[in-house]
Amino acid sequence: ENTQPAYFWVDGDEARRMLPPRPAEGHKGTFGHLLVIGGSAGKTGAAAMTTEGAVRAGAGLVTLGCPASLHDIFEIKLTEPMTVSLPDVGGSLSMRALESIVALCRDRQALALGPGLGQAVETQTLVRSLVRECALPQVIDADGLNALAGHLEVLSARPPATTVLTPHPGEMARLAGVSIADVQKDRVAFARDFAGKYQVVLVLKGARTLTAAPDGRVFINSGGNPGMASGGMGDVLTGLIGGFLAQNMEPGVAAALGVYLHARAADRLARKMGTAGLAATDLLLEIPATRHELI
Ligand code: NPW
Ligand code: AMP
Ligand code: MG
Repeated sequence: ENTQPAYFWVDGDEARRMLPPRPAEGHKGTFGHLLVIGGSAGKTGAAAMTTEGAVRAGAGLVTLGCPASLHDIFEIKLTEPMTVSLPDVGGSLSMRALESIVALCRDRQALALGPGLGQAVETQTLVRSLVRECALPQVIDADGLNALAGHLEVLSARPPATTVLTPHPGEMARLAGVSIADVQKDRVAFARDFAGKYQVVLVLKGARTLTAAPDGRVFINSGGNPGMASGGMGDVLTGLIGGFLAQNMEPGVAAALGVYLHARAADRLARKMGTAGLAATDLLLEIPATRHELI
């Protein structure tokens, strides 16, 4: 395994080279099917925005597996993404959902796990089982990450370099059992070491998001602005990365490209609307044109 560090500054030229192919004869089966597992009572928006992020990444199909008691709500909230109702307890997914989710994974290309899932103990156990048992490329965010805090050994049950983790500094600190200051004092070294140790792609979010791959590549993002400091922005990013994984992209590149397009879409919005009051759903609408201006 090559752990020589190699640094990449991700700008428009680099991102253009990363874009997945869009063949003229392609159909929705060509561009992959993402399964999203997310949502709980009070946090349906996070899961909804993740599915919509995947649509905006160009995924062919997107399905949300959600708590049964919230299924009708998601059916109304979501239009392009499909939904599957899964066993829950009090608005959070229960362990009884495991078998169905594993079956759903069989004819999907990638899994996005965690946005808005909540922190019920049983839901956290379910997350750890899925991390172990679903061999698809996975992007794990938010409460998916919280479920791994204190249980990082489950990551070693996964095929190497098939997992993307997308923590903000608070989640990173919780996951690694350190303080936020420890994470922030040398972000590059922290991200690179964690990615190598656990053989995952680590997206360390925040101003100048870093994407560290387990082979030593570190992608440094060039864009972004404080308009992105609002609830839901990270959930959209998870969908973008998941949508790129479903298109069979190499996980390090899928993550770095998702991070870049997300930030560049926010920069386009900021030119029109400033950097206060930007909504994550505004950013969703901006993504296709942002990609288009790269080519
Ligand atoms: P502070 O405040 O500065 O001390 P949490 P969450 C820190 C869902 N959502 N730099 C911050 O530190 C998500 O998907 C649902 C430094 C604080 O300690 C999750 O499932 C929405 N520190 C769930 O809610 C929209 C930083 O992290 C902590 C930092 C909880 O996710 C919202 C806060 O993070 C949300 O996405 C930075 N750049 N960024 C919906 N509409 O349904 C964060 N911190 O406690 O992990 O809570 O991120 O809101
Ligand atoms: P989350 O906290 O999970 O909603 O994720 C927030 C998203 O917004 C991440 O992609 C961060 O990198 C991004 N973000 C938040 N604040 C800033 C900032 N000041 N500059 C650039 N990006 C930011
Ligand atoms: Mg988040």
